[in-house]
Amino acid sequence: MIDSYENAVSRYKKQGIDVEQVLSVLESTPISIHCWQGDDVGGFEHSGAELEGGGIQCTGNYPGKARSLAELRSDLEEALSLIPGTKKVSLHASYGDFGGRNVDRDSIEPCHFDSWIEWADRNGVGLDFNGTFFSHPLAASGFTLSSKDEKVRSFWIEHEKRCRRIADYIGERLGKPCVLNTWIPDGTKDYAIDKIGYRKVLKDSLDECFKTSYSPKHMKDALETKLFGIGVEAFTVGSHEFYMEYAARNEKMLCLDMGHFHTGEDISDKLSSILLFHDEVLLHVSRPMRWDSDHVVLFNDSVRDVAQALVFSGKLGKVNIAMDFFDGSINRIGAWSVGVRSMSKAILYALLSPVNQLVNLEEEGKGFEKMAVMEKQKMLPLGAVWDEYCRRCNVPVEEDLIGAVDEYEKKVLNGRN
Ligand code: RNT
Ligand code: ZN
Repeated sequence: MIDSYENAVSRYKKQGIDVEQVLSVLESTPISIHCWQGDDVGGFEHSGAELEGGGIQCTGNYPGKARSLAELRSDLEEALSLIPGTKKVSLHASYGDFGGRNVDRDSIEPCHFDSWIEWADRNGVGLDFNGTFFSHPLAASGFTLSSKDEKVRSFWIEHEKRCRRIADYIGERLGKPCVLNTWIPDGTKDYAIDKIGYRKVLKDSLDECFKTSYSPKHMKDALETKLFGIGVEAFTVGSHEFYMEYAARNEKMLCLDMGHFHTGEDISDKLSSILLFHDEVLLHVSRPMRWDSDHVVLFNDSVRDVAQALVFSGKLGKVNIAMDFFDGSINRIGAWSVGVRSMSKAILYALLSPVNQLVNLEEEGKGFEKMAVMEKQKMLPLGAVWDEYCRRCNVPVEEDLIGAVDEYEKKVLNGRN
C-alpha cells in the first residue's frame, strides 16, 4: 500500500507536483455538508405543515430516514466519519431545536440553534445556514420575498432578518464565518406578465433584509440564482441575471448551484468570470439529470471541470464549497459519503494537475502537447494518493466504504422501522 503511494509520489514528482503539499491543501479545504440529505429535506418543525407549500421535492422512500434531531445528528456523525478533510455542516432554518414547540419561521431565534453549535463544536465542524422559504403555507402562492401580498412578503422578510441574526450568532460563537445562503422558490408555472414588478418587489425586500450589517468574520450573505423548477417552468424571479446584478451592486456573494442552469451550460466556465469581480463565491455542488434533479454527486466530468476551474484560477481558497443533493431512494449515509468524497476526489485531481506546464504550453501555442499532458494526467495513479489521504484522515478507503455504511445500516437504521 505504502509502496504504491510512494510510487505515485515519484510519478507526480516527475510532472513537477509535490503530492505532500497537495494533500495538505486538500485537507484544509473545507467542504460544507448539507444536513438535508439525512431526512429528505423534511426538517423538524413539528408544525404539521412540512409538506404544504411546495418548492422542493425529494423522491424515494428508502428505509432508515432520520426522524428526529437526535437521529439526524447520529447519522451526520456517521457520515463525518466516512468523509476525509475539513468539514462544515450546512443547516436549514427548519432544522432548529424547537423542543417540540411550534415555532414559525418569523419567530426563530438564535437560541434554537444552541444545541447545534454545541454539537458542531464537539464534532470539530463549522456551521453554515440557510433560510427556509419553502414547505410552508405562506410559500404556497409561489411567492415569498417577491410576493405582492404585503402580509406574505413581510412574513418572509422577518424570516430572512432572523436568519441573518442567527448566522451571525453561529459564526461568532464558533469563531468561524457562517455562510448564510438565501434561495427562494418564487416564480410562476406559466408566462408571467409583470416580471419586472416581481423583481422590483424582490429587490426592495432584499434591500430591507440587508439593512443591518454584520461582520464578515461572523456571517456572509450568499444569494442563490436559479433557472426554473418543477411547477415554476415559465418564470423564476431570482434568476441568474437578477442576482448577478444585485450581488455586484450590494457586495453580496453569489451562490451557483450546478443544477440551476440550462443542462448544456458549462458551470465551470462561469467561475473565472465571477471570481474576477467578486472576492468570494458559494458553490452548490449537485448532479442535475435532465433537470435540477439533485442526484448524488459523482466524480464526473462536470465536477472535475469545476474543481479544475477553481485550481487553475488560483481561487480555490475563495470558494465556499457546499454540497446540495438529496436522494431518498438509497441509503442516505451512503449518499452523503459518496457525494462528498466525490467532490474531494475532484479537488485532489485538480490539485494534481501540472498547471504551470499547461499554461506554458498554452502560451507557446502547443495545443497538441497541452492536450497530451492533460490526457497523461488521467492515467497517473490518483487512486493510490486518494487511498493514502483517506488512511491519514482515518476514514475508510474505497474498498471499505460499503462495509462501513452497511454496518451502520444494520446497527442503527434498520431499527428505525
Ligand atoms: C433549490 C436550491 C436550494 C435547495 C436547498 C435545500 O433548487 O438548490 O439550495 O436545494 O436549500
Ligand atoms: Zn442549491
